[in-house]
Amino acid sequence: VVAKKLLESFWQEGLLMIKNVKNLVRSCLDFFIIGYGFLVYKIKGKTPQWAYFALIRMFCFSSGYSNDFLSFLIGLVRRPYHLGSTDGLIGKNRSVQDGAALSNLRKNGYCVLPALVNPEVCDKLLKIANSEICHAYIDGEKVLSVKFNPKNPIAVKYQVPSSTLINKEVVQEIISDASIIDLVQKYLGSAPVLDTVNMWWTTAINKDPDSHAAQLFHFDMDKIKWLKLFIYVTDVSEKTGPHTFVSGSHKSGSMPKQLLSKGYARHEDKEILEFYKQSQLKEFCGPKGTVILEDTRGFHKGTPVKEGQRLMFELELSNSLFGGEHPRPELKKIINKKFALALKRYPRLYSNFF
Ligand SMILES: O=C(O)CCC(=O)C(=O)O
Ligand SMILES: [Fe+2]
Repeated sequence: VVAKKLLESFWQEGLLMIKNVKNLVRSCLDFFIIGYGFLVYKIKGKTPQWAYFALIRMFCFSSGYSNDFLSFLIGLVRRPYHLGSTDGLIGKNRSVQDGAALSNLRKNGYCVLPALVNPEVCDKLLKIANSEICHAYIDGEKVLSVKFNPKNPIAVKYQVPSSTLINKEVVQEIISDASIIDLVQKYLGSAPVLDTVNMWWTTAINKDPDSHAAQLFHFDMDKIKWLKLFIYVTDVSEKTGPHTFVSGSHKSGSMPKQLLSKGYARHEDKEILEFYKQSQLKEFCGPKGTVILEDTRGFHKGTPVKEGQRLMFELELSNSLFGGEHPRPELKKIINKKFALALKRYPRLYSNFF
């Protein structure tokens, strides 16, 4: 019996070793695949899907360090912009505020800014979300192009198309805001590129978390390094679907292997709580105008809305567009003066829209 047990344990150890060696060989290969994919991306302006998949595999295998290494290289080439004045939406004379925001971002992976966005900006965003045609998603499928009707919601998520958003004055004002660009580039350690502009309603038609509406814990892995800026356009309480982040989970080497081995997956709360303390789950409630900056490489989710609805505006700024490919919204009208100037000065920042 002892001999049989010994043999079994040798067999298990052997299998584990073979698996580890296989993973190591695959990772070395992935490194070359990413390098070659980056060359293709430079020539064609699009990331091949196989290179993007290799980026995700490497992230999971190296527990995030591969992305840090690539970010370091990008930071050497893409130095931050010289912005001049950095006053703007998220405050004036912000050196102290920025210091706190940056250290919170680095340590915890998120920060909630002390100042709210001007109510006028929220009102303009709200007007767009109420009057423009949205994409209503049911089970993740785009089902209908409809206006949002709070009295009779038919989907968990109504998304205002990015192509609508970027052609609006208020959105152009936000995306050319020097205070945002400044803080983001300090965190990224390189000049940012505006990757996505989103705004969506989340409704209360579902009781259980909707995976397609990002209501289960997950990490984003679209690009190499990025920061998301969320603006609550409506008041958010525990009942109206607070965004939730697992504090500290953005750090390399910190994500549990068991979760990473599932790859780019969604996780139930109880799975997350096997590895993280309840006190690390930060649920952000706040009035309209609340700004949250978050490194969504860490685990996060939107809580299901219990009553009413939540309107969220979101920007993603990354250090490179290398990564997941999405349809690029087309910039048709340049309405805002500040945006026109920023576009001339920092063409790469807006290169996703051409
Ligand atoms: O709706 C939410 O709060 C979650 C959104 C999310 O996961 C994302 O934008 O990456
Ligand atoms: Fe997400």
